[in-house]
Amino acid sequence: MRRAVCPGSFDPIHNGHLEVIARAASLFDEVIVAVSTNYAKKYRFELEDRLEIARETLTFLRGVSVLPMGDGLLADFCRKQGANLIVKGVRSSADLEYELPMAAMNRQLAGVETVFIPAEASYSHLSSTLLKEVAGLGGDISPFVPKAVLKRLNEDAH
Ligand code: COD
Repeated sequence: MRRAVCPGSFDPIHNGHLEVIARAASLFDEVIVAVSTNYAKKYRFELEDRLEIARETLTFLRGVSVLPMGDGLLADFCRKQGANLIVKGVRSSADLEYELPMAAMNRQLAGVETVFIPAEASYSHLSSTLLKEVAGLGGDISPFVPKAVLKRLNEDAH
């Protein structure tokens, strides 16, 4: 049984994330989407919203579940979930440089291997930060995020 964890803040989840998670689901038996909560960090969307959006958007995919990661180590989360793989999407060499030390650390802490999936070219410019900026300034982000995100943004605007 190959159980993988796709971790992230998903603040908000976007099509680049969704595409990597769908590809992970086609590679592994089970994929746990782990939504992080770092209490030192200020999120645009509450944890409950980030979990609900991910569930509404992803649970039609076979083998995919969505769980809160908590504010501890990803390595400990993987151990508790019996997962020995982490899946990360990589957009650029900068992403890889940032990710490689974490991959080495997670392997040393918990024997968890990290698998990198190259971002789909048409989504490789997407980041949650950029999308929040564009939406905040009145830009249309509907081509880049699932409907559940747009719904929350519209609700907040009224
Ligand atoms: N296309 C493909 N993949 C993408 C795209 C895109 N357009 N955008 C982002 N991604 C990938 C990211 O590279 C990342 O792999 C994943 O999607 C999630 O992205 P974000 O932005 O939601 O997630 P981050 O970077 O905020 O999440 C970071 C983690 C929560 C994974 C990280 O901080 C973590 O592991 N925290 C736990 C604490 C811990 O264990 N620390 C020690 C690490 S050794």
